[in-house]
Amino acid sequence: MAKEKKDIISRRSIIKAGVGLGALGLSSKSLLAKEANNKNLPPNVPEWTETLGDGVDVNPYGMPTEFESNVIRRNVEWLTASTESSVNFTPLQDLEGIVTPNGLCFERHHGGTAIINPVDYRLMINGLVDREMIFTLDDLKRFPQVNKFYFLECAANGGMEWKGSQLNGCQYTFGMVHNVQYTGVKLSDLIQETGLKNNAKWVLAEGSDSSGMTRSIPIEKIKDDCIIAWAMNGEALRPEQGYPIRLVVPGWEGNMWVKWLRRIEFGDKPYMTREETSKYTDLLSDGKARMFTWVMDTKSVITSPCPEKPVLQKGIHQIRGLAWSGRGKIKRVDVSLDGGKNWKTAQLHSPVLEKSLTRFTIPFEWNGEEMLLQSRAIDETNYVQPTIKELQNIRGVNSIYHNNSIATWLISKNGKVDNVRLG
Ligand SMILES: Nc1nc2c(c(=O)[nH]1)N[C@H]1C(S)=C(S)[C@@H](COP(=O)(O)O)O[C@H]1N2
Ligand SMILES: [Mo]
Repeated sequence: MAKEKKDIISRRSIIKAGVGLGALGLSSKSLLAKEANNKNLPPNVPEWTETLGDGVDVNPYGMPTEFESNVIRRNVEWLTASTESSVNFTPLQDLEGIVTPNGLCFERHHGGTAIINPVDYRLMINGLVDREMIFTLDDLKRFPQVNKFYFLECAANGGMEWKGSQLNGCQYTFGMVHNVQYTGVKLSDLIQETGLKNNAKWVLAEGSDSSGMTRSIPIEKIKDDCIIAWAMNGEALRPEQGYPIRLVVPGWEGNMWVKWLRRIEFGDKPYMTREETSKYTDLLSDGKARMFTWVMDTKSVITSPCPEKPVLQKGIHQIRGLAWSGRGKIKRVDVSLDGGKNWKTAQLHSPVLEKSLTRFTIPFEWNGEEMLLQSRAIDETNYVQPTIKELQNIRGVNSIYHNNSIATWLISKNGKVDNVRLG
């Protein structure tokens, strides 16, 4: 068996990603707990037992322990021309379960974070409605509320990996996604208040940040499950996530989830804004562009082991990962240890929610041999996550958007893990 795996690997050309672990700021110290103070180890009484701890007034708003200071959002220098129009990435490799903590949700803004005093906040609804209206934050909170978990993924997640493996990290190749419980009012309920003209077929959602982000959304989606949200994971939205109000467009590309939402206009056709014409369209090999590619297709990633999480010892380990689909629930996740030749079905952990990250795990044994780890998700519509070759055959390599292909992590004999592309 071990020999067969080796053959699989040597038969193929493996191209490693360019950017190494150094770029992640990971020291070996944080990976290996070699420097324990023996005085604190059993059977001794540790020093923290012999002194009083901090009082309850030390952290009015709690912060993570200093020993987890490595678990942060990170950006890629060469993708960050200016921080106001840029992106940072969620540290997926350090998270458990399906909830992304608010302080770790990746940020993508085109004109920086708008700081809005909620007393100055208004949401305007105009266009093809019976009654044009302006709502305060308190007005919005008087409507029946919903609490729903949804993933938000930027269409450019994994965009650097179309032509080959570029970035050697789970965080950089998959971290433009977060999963949050939103509290808000369904847009379909708000519409009852304004009424709609018969020819209202499209919505223009407009942000109030300096980028004035605008996107067109078809009325069917608005009526189906869009939410005007004011809270994430139980507390007010973070400023960088659109405080005080953002639009939630479940399962659809992150760009449409307009933050600092100021206006919703109803019209009879798409508005063809900058963000949906010059950007967020997918250039194909023949020079034509796919347009309105809203749904985020089924995708998955192994979050451990991964380039940031090497295998530190031989024996049994747990493969952990996340899967998601913009079309509904995840039905199954398969994991391969030999680059896609053989597959085993992983365990899905409840809750398995629609249009939400889903946690999977599967045990594996590492005896010091090379392995090629892959995960492949299948959703309830039976869509199967494609290989990069399958995807390239249809889409070419010109686009940076909607790369939902299967990634490969190579475990080397020393336990190091690299993002590789199989030739
Ligand atoms: N007003 C406004 N809304 C916006 C953006 C923006 O720059 N301004 N960026 C969009 C993009 S491209 C994405 S991927 C998501 C990112 O949401 P997040 O910052 O909460 O991760 O917000 C979208 N909504
Ligand atoms: Mo985005």
